[in-house]
Amino acid sequence: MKRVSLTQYLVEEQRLHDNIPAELRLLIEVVARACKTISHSVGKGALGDILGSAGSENVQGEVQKKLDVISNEILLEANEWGGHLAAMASEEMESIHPIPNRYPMGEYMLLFDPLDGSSNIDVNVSIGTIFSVLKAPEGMSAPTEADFMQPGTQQVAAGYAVYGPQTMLVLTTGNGVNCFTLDREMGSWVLTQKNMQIPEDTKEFAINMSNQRHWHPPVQRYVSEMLAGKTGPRGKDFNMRWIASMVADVHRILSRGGIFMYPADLRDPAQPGKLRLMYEANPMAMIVEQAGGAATDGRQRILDIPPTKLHQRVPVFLGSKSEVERVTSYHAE
Ligand code: AHM
Ligand code: MG
Repeated sequence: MKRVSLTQYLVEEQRLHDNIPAELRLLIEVVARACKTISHSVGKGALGDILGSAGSENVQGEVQKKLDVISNEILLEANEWGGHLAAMASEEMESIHPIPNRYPMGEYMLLFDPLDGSSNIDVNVSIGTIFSVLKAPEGMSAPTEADFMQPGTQQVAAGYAVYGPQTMLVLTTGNGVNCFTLDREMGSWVLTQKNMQIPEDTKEFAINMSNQRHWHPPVQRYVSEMLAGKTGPRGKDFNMRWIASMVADVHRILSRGGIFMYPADLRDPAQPGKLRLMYEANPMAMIVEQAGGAATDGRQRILDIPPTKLHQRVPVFLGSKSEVERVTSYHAE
C-alpha cells in the first residue's frame, strides 16, 4: 500500500483544488506537530507527571488539569514563531493571544480547545484537541477579540486529534473530511481514511442522560421517543453511547453514524449548554457538515450563529442528518 503523508496530502490538495495556500499548509502542519507532542505526553500518563489537577481555574471557573495547561502551552509555543498567525484564542485562556512583536504576523487566526474531555484524562479514556482556523480581517493591524467574532461559515479549516488506542487527526479544509493515523515509530501522519461520510440514518444517540430532569420539552420528547424503541413512535430500537469526550463521541459518529447532543437546559438561562461555540461547536459543525451530516443549536445551523463573545456557549445537536433534522424540527413546533 502506498502511504500518503499529511504533507503530501496537503501539497496535492493545493495542486488539485487551490484551497490550501502555503501559509495555511504550514499552520496545519504545525498544529499537527503540536498534537503529536501532546499525544506523546498523553501516552506517558503517570510516568510523565501529566495527571491530576494543575491547581488553577480557567475563565469558565473549571478546575484545570495539568494536561489542559501543558497542551495549551505546547500549542502556543509551536504556533507563535512561524509567521503564519496573527493571533490565537484558547478555551483555557481568558483573552486572545496576539503573536508577540518579535515574530512576523501572518494572516490566519487559530482557535483551540487544547485538551477536550478533561474529565477522562486521569482514567485513561480517549481525549483530544479541537481546532478552528479563521482569516484575519482585511487590514487588521493589532488583533482584538472583535476580529474573532466571525460565524463558523468563515472557517477555512477545522480539525481534531483524538488520543485513543490510536492517535488520529481528522481534518477539513472545506473539501471533504480526511483522517490520518499517527505512525508512532516513524513519527508521521499517514492518510488512512479518505472522504469520511456520516450515514444519514442511525440507531445510536449520545447524550448525558443524568441531566434528563433539566431538559426542555423538545429534547425530552425526542429522547423519550427513541427510548420507547420498537413499539414506540419511531418503530425501532436505539442504542446509547456517552464517552464524555466530544472528540471521541464525534469520531464514532463520523465512523458509523449517530447523533450527539449537549442541549441547553432549565438550570441556568445565562449558560445555554456546556460546549463552547468557537472551540468546540464550530469546528465540529464544519467537520460534520463536510462529512454529509448536520449541526444545529436546536433552532439554527451552528455555522450561521454570529458570535458575540469568545467563550460563548451553545446547545449542540450534530451527526446523522435525518436525526438532527428531526430534533431541530421538534424545537420549532
Ligand atoms: P472540556 O473541554 O472541559 O473537556 O469539556 C467538554 C466536554 C466534552 O468533551 C464532553 O462532550 C462534555 O464535556 C462532557 O460533559 P459531561 O461531563 O456533562 O458529560
Ligand atoms: Mg472541550
